[in-house]
Amino acid sequence: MSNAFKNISKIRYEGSASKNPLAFKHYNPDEIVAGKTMRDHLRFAVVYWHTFRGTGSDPFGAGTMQRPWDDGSNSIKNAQNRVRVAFEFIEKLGAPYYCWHDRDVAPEGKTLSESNKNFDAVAKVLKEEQQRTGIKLLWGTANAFSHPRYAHGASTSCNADVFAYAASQVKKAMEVTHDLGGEGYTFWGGREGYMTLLNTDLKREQEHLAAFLHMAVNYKKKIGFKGQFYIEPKPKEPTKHQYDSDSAACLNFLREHDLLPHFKLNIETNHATLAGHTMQHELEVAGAANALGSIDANTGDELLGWDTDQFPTNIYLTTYTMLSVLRYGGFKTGGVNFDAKVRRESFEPIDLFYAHIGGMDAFARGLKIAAAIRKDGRLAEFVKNRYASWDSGIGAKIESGKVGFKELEAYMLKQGEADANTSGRQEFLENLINEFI
Ligand code: XLS
Ligand code: NI
Ligand code: NI
Repeated sequence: MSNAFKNISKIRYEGSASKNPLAFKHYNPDEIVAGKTMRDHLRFAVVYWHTFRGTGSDPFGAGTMQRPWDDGSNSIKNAQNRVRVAFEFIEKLGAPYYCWHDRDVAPEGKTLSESNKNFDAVAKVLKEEQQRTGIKLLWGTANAFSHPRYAHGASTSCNADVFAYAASQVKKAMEVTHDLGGEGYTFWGGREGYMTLLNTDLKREQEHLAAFLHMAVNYKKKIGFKGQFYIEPKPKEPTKHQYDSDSAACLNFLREHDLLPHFKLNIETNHATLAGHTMQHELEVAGAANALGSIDANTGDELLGWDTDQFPTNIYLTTYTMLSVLRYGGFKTGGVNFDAKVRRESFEPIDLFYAHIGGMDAFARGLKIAAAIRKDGRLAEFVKNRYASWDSGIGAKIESGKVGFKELEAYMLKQGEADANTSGRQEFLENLINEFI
């Protein structure tokens, strides 16, 4: 067992009056909210990449993070030791889940078989630590974007060999996810897009992406992996345009290529922002198509136009997020995954605790507020009444498909003018939300 955070004991719930920065003020895992424990509603996950591999480097400067347990080498021994530190952290934090990319946990070798061997050697320790702590894998994924071979994309590369390499990498990552009892597997198309259309056969690239995903679906069946597949939308960065640009684009792509039954979406807040949408919009588009699977919880910065991946602390954001999540029946296979990183300036190990505690408390509050709004019922009742004209008369006839243009014209010729509209009451509803914040 590792002892990297020896001055920090298990993070406990102390209630909203507590002034202890290393305690939860709102996340009380055993507390029942809307019929379920907070633990089961929120299903928090810690990401391996930002939290244990993030160096704090940015385009203008080197890494800043102090990670005294890490010897900075690419050795298996260092990777295995890092796993033990990660589980010490996740256990002290009390998050039930974690997520990884293959190359976060184990170093890439000189050949594919060397990389697979490295991965196995580290996965062995992941398994031991999962068994020791009861912490589970929410989802695994493959990093098919960092290595220079993926410069033109992975499954959408112009180079067929790169497609084959990416397929081999995803195959292995799925096997390890399966072996570790992972509850899902995510596809984020890191460079599946284009920088310029001048050199791009868009149709062919998208067909390759679809073929790749069909291969993954087939392989999933073959190995008996029962976890949920997710696509994670993102409009740009690193490429200028990514094919999985937002919820609507993903759904269309999945439908067009007969993949929709096999996938749900993993919605990330900062990606929604980059797409020019709100998180709420992305969740509602996914939810309406019965494809809301999981969320990558983070936030962007209003004044910085890139994927800053900050920890979410905005109570409106978490409230609106949880309102949509509860509306669509809560998380089944997914959860609240903190795809977020501490700022370059927050370089001490203890900042990792402050960041996650803040995010978990913000989501706990969002959950409690959303549950209270639902219990109160006025918001839902307003929306229901707003559509009352569809519940009977001509509205009901339209919805049941009993009338067409001809009947509607006859109806309106008789009536002469449409019934008067009622107010949308946006300000009234915003005030109503504020009653609960
Ligand atoms: C990057 C993505 C990435 C995925 C996993 O912007 O959010 O971290 O979640 O590949
Ligand atoms: Ni993400
Ligand atoms: Ni992201």
